[in-house]
Amino acid sequence: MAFEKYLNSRKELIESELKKYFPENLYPEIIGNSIRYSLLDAGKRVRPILVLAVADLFDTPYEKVLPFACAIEMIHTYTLIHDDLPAMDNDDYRRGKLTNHKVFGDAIAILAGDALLTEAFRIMTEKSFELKIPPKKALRAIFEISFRCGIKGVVGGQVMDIICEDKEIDEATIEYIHTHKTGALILASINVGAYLSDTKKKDIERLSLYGKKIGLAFQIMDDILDIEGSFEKLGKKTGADAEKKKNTYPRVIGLKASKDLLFELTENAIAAIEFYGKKAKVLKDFAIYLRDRQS
Ligand code: GRG
Repeated sequence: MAFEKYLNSRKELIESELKKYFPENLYPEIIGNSIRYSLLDAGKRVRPILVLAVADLFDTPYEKVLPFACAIEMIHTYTLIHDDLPAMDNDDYRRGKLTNHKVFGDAIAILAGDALLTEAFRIMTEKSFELKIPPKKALRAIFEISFRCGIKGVVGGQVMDIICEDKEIDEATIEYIHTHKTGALILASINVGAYLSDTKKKDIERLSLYGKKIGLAFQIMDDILDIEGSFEKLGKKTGADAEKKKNTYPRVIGLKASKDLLFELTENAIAAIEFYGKKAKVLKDFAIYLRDRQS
């Protein structure tokens, strides 16, 4: 299947499943509306598609991993809602429309983020029972996600991102921020697809390396797009990093060196899964798609 067709087919699966988790008749109505506003209708769905792509590599039926993939997209959406709040990045636009707090107010936006995070864990456990996922696999996957979202993952990266604003930092620190703030959830997506499949230690090692490389590459590209991208394509304001004196790869090592690193990381990611040959074509195409993306 051509890569673009693959992306679209997987996106459809994920979006129709997400809609089932948050129907129109939720009570209290406002929290359902706030969640649906940010979660549905937009977003590239990179992370959940990666979960499905790893499952495909090992011929794992997609039904077995879909709830985990959706849970990761819910967690990703929570981070976006919270990151946009006035106390954090204070952004007005996300995914091509007003940010959640601009429409629903800060309190409901905070609660929508909290609910998305909590419901993600509820859905993973409930669906593991329903789908009779072997408990060891389910627990391994749920642990992976909680670990990557906590202090040693996304939260740690976000804390450093905030406290380093306006400060001069070195390359090791920007690498820490990016691999945690953004890379951790991408790595979790890859690892979860692998943990829920019939994989050996060597498979996990290869895929984790792939996940680490594309995770860092993804945020470097995000930094580059903040300089060279457009609102129309990104659905959010550009130039925000410089305006807020945010630390980015271009700021720390320069734009040209950042682009070189982006290409190097993409090559490393592809090399990490070379072992799987043609079966890994989707994951290889994915690394290139993330490197070349405009949105
Ligand atoms: C942990 C409380 C708390 C807050 C969130 C990780 C984080 C902390 C915020 C993330 C904010 C952010 C913009 C991080 C960079 C990651 C990133 C590039 C997000 C955008 O992801 P895409 O491009 O977006 O996949 P779509 O809209 O396509 O899903």
